[in-house]
Formats: sequence, C-alpha cells, structure tokens
Amino acid sequence: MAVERTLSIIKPDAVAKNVIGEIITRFEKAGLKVVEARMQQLTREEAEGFYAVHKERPFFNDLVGFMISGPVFIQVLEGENAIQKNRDLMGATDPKKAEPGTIRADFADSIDANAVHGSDAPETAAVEIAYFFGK
Ligand code: RTP
Ligand code: MG
Repeated sequence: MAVERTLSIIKPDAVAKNVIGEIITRFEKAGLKVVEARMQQLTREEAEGFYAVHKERPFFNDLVGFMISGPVFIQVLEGENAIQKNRDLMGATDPKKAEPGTIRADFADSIDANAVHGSDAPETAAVEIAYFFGK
C-alpha cells in the first residue's frame, strides 16, 4: 500500500474543547505522522476558498461561519493509506451516525461542529495540502 499525505483540520469546536492532543494521539497510534502543522484563525475568504466545492450547498454559509468562529489546527498527516485511514479514524460526517470510538463519535457535537476535516481522495488531498502549505 502506498505512503500518502492527507490534509487534516482540527475544527474550532475541538480546539475550544482542548482536545488537539487527544486527536493527534489517535493519528499517531494509527501510524500516521504529523509532517506539517500550524494553528490559524481562518479569514472568511480562506474558509470560502477551502470549501469552494460546497458553495452551492444550503449549508455553505453555516459551514464557513463555523470554520471562522475560532482558531483551527491544520496539519498534514503522512503514512500508509493515510487518506482512507484518516477518514476511518474520523468517522461519519454526522456524529450521530459515526461508529463508536471514532473522533467524531467521541468529540463532535453536531453535523456542523464535527471536530475534524479530512481530505476525501488523492486529488483533493493534493489540492488541500497545496492550499495551506504550498507545494
Ligand atoms: P469535511 O470535508 O469537513 O472533512 O467533512 P466530510 O467530508 O465528512 O463532509 P462534506 O460532505 O465534505 O461536508 C463538509 C462539511 O459540511 C458540513 N455539512 N453539513 N447540514 C448538512 O447536511 C451538512 N452536510 C455537510 C459538515 O460540517 C461537513 O463536515
Ligand atoms: Mg469533505
């Protein structure tokens, strides 16, 4: 299986709950390595650009408003099968549907305040990593 990189964001709700360390520990225990990271307060323009694929969706304004409601922790995770592995660790978008033991089941409050973002495919991972960390 290939070594991949994926973009992970610890969203404002999880940063406010002081669980950055607990979430990173889950990635590390699963064999993913943090190879880039920073805290950032996103501007509206940065959040809109990041989630541009969703701009026609009814939840877009709420999503952007939430993502700029406080600082986020943005990181690049590297490891075997990192993109799918991260998605498996995160759990379903709606924490009510997330498997027990996943990050969203354990730390998320709602489909909006759902603790983490993770790239969903190799193409989006490349674009999202470049968006925040350049080439
Ligand atoms: P993410 O991009 O944040 O990792 O989440 P995801 O792939 O699991 O979900 P996605 O479909 O890409 O949606 C992005 C974010 O928009 C919010 N959302 N709200 N109210 C709704 O029906 C709805 N659907 C999506 C969620 O906060 C989701 O993380
Ligand atoms: Mg997504």
